[in-house]
Amino acid sequence: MNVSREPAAVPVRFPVSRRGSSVAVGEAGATAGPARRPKPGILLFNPWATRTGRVPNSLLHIAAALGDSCDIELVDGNLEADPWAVIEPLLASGRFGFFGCTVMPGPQLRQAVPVTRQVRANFPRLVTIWGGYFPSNHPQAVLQSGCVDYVVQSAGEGSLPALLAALCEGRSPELIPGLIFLRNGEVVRTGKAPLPDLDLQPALPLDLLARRHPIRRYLPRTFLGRRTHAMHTSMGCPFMCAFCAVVPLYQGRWVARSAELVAQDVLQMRDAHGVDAIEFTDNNFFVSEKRVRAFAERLRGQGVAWWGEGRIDTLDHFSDQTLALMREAGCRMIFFGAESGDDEVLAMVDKGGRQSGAQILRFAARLLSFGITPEYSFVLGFPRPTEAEVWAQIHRDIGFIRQLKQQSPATEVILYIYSPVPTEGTALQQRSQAAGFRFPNTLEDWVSPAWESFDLHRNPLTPWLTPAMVRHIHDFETVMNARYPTRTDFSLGDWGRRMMQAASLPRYWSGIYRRPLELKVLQRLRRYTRPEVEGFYAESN
Ligand code: B12
Ligand code: SF4
Repeated sequence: MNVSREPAAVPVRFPVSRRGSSVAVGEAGATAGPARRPKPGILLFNPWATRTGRVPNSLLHIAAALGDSCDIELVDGNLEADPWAVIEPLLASGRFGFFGCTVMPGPQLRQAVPVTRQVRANFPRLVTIWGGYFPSNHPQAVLQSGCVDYVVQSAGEGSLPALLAALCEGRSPELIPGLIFLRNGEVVRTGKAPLPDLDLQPALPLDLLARRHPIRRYLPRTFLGRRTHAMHTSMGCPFMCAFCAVVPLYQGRWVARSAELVAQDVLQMRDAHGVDAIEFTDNNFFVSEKRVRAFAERLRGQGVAWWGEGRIDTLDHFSDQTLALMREAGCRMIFFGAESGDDEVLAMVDKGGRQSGAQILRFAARLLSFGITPEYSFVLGFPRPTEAEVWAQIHRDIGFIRQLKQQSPATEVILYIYSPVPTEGTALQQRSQAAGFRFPNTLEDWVSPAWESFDLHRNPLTPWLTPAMVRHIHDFETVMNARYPTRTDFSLGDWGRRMMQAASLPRYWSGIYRRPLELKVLQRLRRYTRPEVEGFYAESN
């Protein structure tokens, strides 16, 4: 591999004391370093992802793990009009030896890439570290860019403090699990890091946020409540679906904070900050019925509404008592990856066996009967052997969604188009590669509009999908969203909702979705917000 810069192989120098002495670090094989140095300091950056503030859990969790072992500042691109104007003077202060950035695929890259390049150009002695789903799944493109020294793969609670300590002490990071870096142009992977014990996790340092903005700005108003807090109470997922970006990071591993502590955290946020709604962003909040029950028992009557993500086949095995208790305890809506109503597709994406089309339909009605709204996401456009079969599958999936809406109209439906993720060794990945699909090799390509659209699951550039297919899916989506406007956009009001529904009726019933310009104009005028890209419609507090 040819790269212009090989960060970990080249000694990286950074200040370790305010008096400006420095130590060589990052040199493969370096063992002995000078005596332990003062705290190195890390600036953590959350690039822009959404228009309203939300608690940046990815960084708060690693900041909690670092504790007071080092000086930390956190800059949130969601709340700063010009993040560089905040970052630059902080770095110039000389307090920091490290720059850490969290990166999801998609628009977050648009800030992550130029800001990290700027850090490299203006502060070449700083060690730059990326973590999160994008670098974990595409480390090569990240490291080859020359502006990122280390990728922390998967959970950073253990790896980051160990990396900082090693570099400060002049030790090689090679024995620290969970890292990816370059040495002599070769990618070095240090192996899987153990997942943290979440019951031992210290309280999240919200004061890092409060230094720059009042906490209420991170607690927006949503359909769930006046102050919505995002919480992450487990890591990973015990399943291995072939299309899912979580799998390469966690490989079927899952750890959770106990129900008692989660309930305690929720009530603490309610009492301290007036939180009345929680969005659990866990990949799979509902893995254990016992944990969910224990949590719900503690939340009953506490005036907090909540939302989380789960699997249909898991929750379908929950007892009626548990589902009723969940509702009583404030559960309002659950997001499920339904993916497809077609059992053959479910098997192809390794979601079959336990979940079936019939179950998807039956469970929507069951959950609604308990007063909890199912939010089903479907993934259209999986690879099939021929173009005709791809079309046939798209029509079948659309037909299934219509059947679902007819049976249980209150079910929320979200549509995505399949964008491959590097789930090595799966039949789905092999099929994608055989069809000619390749990921880009550079960050410049990843930030291009075409690949951003891929990341957003809007127009994924997969060889088996024609532009006409993508258009057809989007046209159907526009008509469906007008016919059944999401409950999560509370700004719409009854009148707006009825207007959109009436306008969509002829197209929905006739099945003629082509070019629904009038509905697009209406949706734009009403600023109708779907949750696919930025989460629920939210208003700042
Ligand atoms: C909250 C969230 C959002 C928020 C934004 C959050 C923010 N940063 O401001 C919103 C709703 C806006 C959003 C939007 C999108 N998201 Co999003 N999002 C999530 C979600 C649900 C939770 C992320 C989170 O807070 N996790 C909590 C923390 C504790 O976990 P973590 O992020 O994994 O962080 C740990 C490690 O990764 C690591 N780490 C993370 N960052 C760093 C940084 C450093 C320096 C270090 C050392 C370590 C480290 O350590 C952390 C602690 O263990 C995840 C799924 C999930 N359950 O994690 C999806 C997820 C990350 N999103 C995803 C996607 C695809 C998107 C979108 C593109 C939407 C879409 N169409 O699907 C958009 C694009 C956003 C944009 N504008 O760029 C995918 C990524 C898939 C992939 N291919 O990699 C995920 C995995 C969902 C999924 N299962 O598909 N998202
Ligand atoms: S159950 Fe959900 S989070 Fe878990 S592997 Fe499957 S799609 Fe990913």
